[in-house]
Amino acid sequence: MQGKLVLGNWKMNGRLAANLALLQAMLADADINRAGVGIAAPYPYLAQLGAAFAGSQLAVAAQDVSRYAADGAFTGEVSADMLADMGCRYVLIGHSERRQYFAEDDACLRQKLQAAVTAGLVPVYCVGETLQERESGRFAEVVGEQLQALDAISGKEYVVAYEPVWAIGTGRVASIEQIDEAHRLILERVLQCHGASASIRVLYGGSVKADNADAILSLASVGGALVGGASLEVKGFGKICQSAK
Ligand code: G2H
Repeated sequence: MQGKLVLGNWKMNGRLAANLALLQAMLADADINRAGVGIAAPYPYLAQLGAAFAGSQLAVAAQDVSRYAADGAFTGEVSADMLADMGCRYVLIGHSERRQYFAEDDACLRQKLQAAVTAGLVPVYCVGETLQERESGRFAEVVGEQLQALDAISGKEYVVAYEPVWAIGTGRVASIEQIDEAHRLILERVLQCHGASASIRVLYGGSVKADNADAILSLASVGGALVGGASLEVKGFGKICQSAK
């Protein structure tokens, strides 16, 4: 069985000097500096991560990718090929902040998924319901619809991240029962649609911290964690990575 995967998501944070100090501290931490851990950094800092992680097993990840695969007149865009060229292994696709603030819809996300796998990247496809959707009993319907975009990459390697929107950056964490239920449902849906999904990892994301990591990551249905705020600080991130061992 493959081990759990922990990806830090720095979101729109970081500066060269601060990153350097953080990366050096991460490399010096045996819980972090190992296979099955990676960081998703803003585009300008991917080269810095690539250089820092060279010779280690830490993975470089991007937080987004262009829906357009071919080079050309797409000002401001960064292609999947470029990310692969920069040494990225993973790319986040469909994070709720992209869906919410940049109006990324299913058609767009399908294109991004296709572009990523074509370039040899492993997409980390994010799904999750809003508080209103959960409270109105639409959780399974909403997440099921979001998962349909994975049809675009059936048979390819990918990771799913379940991030209930109401638990992101709010300090509010889904209960262990809610997480297990959601992850089991996602695994079941992926198995139904794509088969051979025994190796599909479903990461949990949404206010994962040092003090809740053990309980979340001990669930068999949880294949790892996508960690936002807590990945900006080495002590807490190290504890989360330790919980994933
Ligand atoms: C969810 C998560 C990482 P945080 O967005 O993607 O962020 O851990 O800050 O809730």
